[in-house]
Formats: sequence, structure tokens, C-alpha cells
Amino acid sequence: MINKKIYRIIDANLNRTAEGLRVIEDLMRFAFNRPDLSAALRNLRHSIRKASSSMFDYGILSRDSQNDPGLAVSQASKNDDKASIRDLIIGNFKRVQEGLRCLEENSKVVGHYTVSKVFESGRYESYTLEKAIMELLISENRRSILDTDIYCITAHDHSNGRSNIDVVEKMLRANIKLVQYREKDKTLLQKYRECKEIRHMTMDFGAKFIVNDDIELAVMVEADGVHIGQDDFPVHEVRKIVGDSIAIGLSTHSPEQAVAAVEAGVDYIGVGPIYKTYTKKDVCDPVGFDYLEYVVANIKIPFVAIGGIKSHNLADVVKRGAGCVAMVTEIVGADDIGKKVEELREIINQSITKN
Ligand code: TZP
Ligand code: MG
Repeated sequence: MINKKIYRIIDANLNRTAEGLRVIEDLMRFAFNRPDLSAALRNLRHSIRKASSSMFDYGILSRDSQNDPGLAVSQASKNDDKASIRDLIIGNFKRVQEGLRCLEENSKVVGHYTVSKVFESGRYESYTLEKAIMELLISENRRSILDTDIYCITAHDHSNGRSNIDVVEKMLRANIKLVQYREKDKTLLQKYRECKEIRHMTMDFGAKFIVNDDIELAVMVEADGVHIGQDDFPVHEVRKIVGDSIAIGLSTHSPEQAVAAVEAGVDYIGVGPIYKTYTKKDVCDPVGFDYLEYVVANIKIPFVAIGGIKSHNLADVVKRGAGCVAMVTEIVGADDIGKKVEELREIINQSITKN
């Protein structure tokens, strides 16, 4: 009698574990394009099925799903409303680990000691996979920083006398979702104070915030990213300082630099200057469309086109495949920033549909 009850638990937990693994497996396969992680999860699912085959028939025969009080409890519960893919993955790993722990304990009771050891090692395997997948999610999240159309950059000197705070507020009110703080001639304290305020504002508007050049400042104000250039510190040193959650962007001007940036592990690259720009001192000659087209065709990480991009040439850049475009003077120098952003968005949307 007691065995039937235990087998009922075993049956439920075999299903719980396999179903939880399958949810994550399919996310890795279809949503993250990671056949390696999908295969590892599949192997784990199969090894559990195989190890438990001797208990499988007994388990099903002990099943009594119609009279399972858990279903009514689950249907009435709102504790499992997974709001994001991250929640879905975390929740299902917990399901797998709890399932494997139940299997491990209960299979000992019915005399399947060797099988219980397989469940135990499966649980440890799931801890390792959980860590690998959480690392993947963190790096995907960093890369998603460019999941927007317009990348706005500050430049007090070109803002028609308006403060950076005033300009950024107008950008955010225009529904801009990515702002970089770039100031070359202010003191560290001035930059710190402005960045602190812009960080709060971007948070309030649900926008991402990147700090140019200054790695420590990016960490201090808890920015979403830091943007560096070819002559700045090496990427692996910057990563040590900023940690796992801050994105690193790197300006690049040639195919060689793009390939090196990917190898160094940056989260996105800047591609430019596409046209001649007067905003950046010590800037190289325009790289033109050849380099942009190279990146579109060959580089697998996100990129942003930059340099001299304005209403009149924006369509040409978008039509060549730039999904995210950075502009400085065209936006900070506009009389009406809201209207300018609207105008730029119209050009982008038309260029995308005509592609
Ligand atoms: N990096 C490459 S070009 C550039 C930077 C920061 C300046 C772009 O400014 P603008 O005003 O959009 O030409
Ligand atoms: Mg720089």
C-alpha cells in the first residue's frame, strides 16, 4: 500500500522533471539558438528517463491524476505568473531540481538506491546548466542595449545653450530609449553630478544609459553600459572593473577592428564615422558605406552606425542595414528635439519598409 503512494510521487516527479527540462530545452533551441545547451538538457532528460525505466510502469499504474488535489490548488494559484523568459527559465530549473530531489528521496524508499544516485547527479548537472544559462541571459541582456532605433548622445557645446539635463529630458519625453553621456571638457565632479541625474531620469522613463570613456563613473552611477574607444584600456581589463551586467561598447573603424572587438568580447560596436563629423575631435576620415556593409554582412554582434548622420542622409544608412543609428548634433542641436525625433523616426520607418 505504501509503495503505491510512493510510486505515485515518483510518477508525478518524473513528469515534473521531464516537463521542466523540456521547457528550457525548447527555449535554448528555438529562442536562443543554442543547440549545445539544448542538447545538454535533452541528454539529461533522456538519462533520467532511462535510469527510471524500471519504475516507469509502476509509476503510471499508481497514477490518479483525476483525484490529484494539486491541480485545483495550481489552477487557483497566481504564484506562477511568469512575467519574462528569465522567470520562465528560473521557475523551470527550480521545478527540475525539486523534482529530482523528490525522485532521489522516494526511490530510496522503494529500494532503488542506484537509480536514486542517478537522480542526484542529474540534480547537480542541472545546477551547472542553470549557471551556464544564467550567464547566457546576462550576456543577452547586455547585448539588448541596442534593441532600439535611435541612440542619443549628449554634447553640451552643441546644445544651443541648453543643459544636458534639459536636453536628455526632452529626448526621454520623445520616447528615446538609449542615451549616452559624452562630455570631453567637464570636470569629473560635473560629470558625476550630471550622470547621477541622468541615471535617475533614464530609469524613470525605462531607458538605458551608457557612459562614454569613464569606466569608474559608469560603475559609480550604475549605468547600463560604458562606451570606449580604440585607445582606451583593453576590453578584458574593463570587464574586470564593470562586472557582468554592464555592457561594453567599442568604437571601430575597420573590418580588422570589428573582428578584434568580437574576439575581445564586447557587447556591441560603434561603426563610423559614416560621414564627415565635426563633433568629434581627433576623428578619423569617414569610413563610408563599405565598412558598414561589411559589418552588416559579417559581424554577429549588435552595432550602431555613427558620424555625421542627419535627416537628409539617414535613409541611406538605414537602407544599408543599420538597425540602430547614433546621432549627436542632429538631435541635441535641434530647436525642437521632440519634433526632430519624430521626423527621424518617420524616415527610419519608411526606409525599413522600403528595404
Ligand atoms: N564617434 C564616431 S563619430 C562621433 C562619435 C562620437 C560623433 C558623431 O557626432 P555627429 O554630430 O552625429 O556627427
Ligand atoms: Mg572615447
